[in-house]
Amino acid sequence: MARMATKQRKPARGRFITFEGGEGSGKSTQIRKLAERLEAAHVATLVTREPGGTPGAEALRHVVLSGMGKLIGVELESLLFAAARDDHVHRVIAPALAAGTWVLCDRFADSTRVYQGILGQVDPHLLDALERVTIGDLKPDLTLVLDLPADVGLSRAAARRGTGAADRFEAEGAPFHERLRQAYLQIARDNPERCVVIDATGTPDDVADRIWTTVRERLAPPSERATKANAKTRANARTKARAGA
Ligand code: T5A
Repeated sequence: MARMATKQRKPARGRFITFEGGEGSGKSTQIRKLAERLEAAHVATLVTREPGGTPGAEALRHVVLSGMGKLIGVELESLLFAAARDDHVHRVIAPALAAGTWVLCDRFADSTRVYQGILGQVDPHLLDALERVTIGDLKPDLTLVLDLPADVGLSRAAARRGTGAADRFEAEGAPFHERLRQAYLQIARDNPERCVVIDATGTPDDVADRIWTTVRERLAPPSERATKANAKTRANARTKARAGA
């Protein structure tokens, strides 16, 4: 008996959301909260971070955050961030998106543009070339820029650290962090189709509500799209029924 060929339906590509912002702006807190909301909406979600996300990239994270940049210079530091990103993109992010999973990433290429590019003055042509190799066309669908006065972010990070030592970037002074903030705002202005600035002041729940509203507006999760599509179909059916009556 001839068998009918069964077509495997490819899952719709997942969405790629990156979280950016200064030190202590609440990215890790908010990424967890968004993942919970997406999971509750039956969206398969992967939370990851940069530098890091794979064993190799986590090893490089340890190297860069220990202050290696001060020894080797900011250009070579950019290469280390790029090496970590390449491993992360190819082993984790791209396969997850292809499998239909939504990827939430704590920092991504905008961090390199801000920290190494704008603040470290690395030639943008070098950063363009590194991006072409590491991420190619894999741009985020949405970048949430968590915006907070620099002193508030630094005091949140210090409160969390307690008596522990500040890392390489946390140890920089307030003017550095204010420039950081302005650099992120500039990136958001230059890329309005991708970036949304989120007011990161207020309680974690206040910020989470702002983020959820933005995600629903920009990228309705599949369950909501289905609900909207069903509502539209029902409305069309009612209109047709009335016209036929
Ligand atoms: N970097 C990274 C580069 O230079 N180039 C690159 O290409 C990349 C990818 C990463 C460093 O690497 C640099 C940038 C960074 O300096 P990291 O340790 O990951 O280092 O540092 P951050 O990404 O800055 O992460 P932090 O953990 O410092 O800050 P978060 O994640 O923004 O903040 P979070 O959520 O941990 O919150 C900080 C504290 O504030 C509290 C939290 O409970 C926590 O204690 N908090 C709030 N308190 C009051 N109100 C709220 N709304 C709060 N939200 C959180």
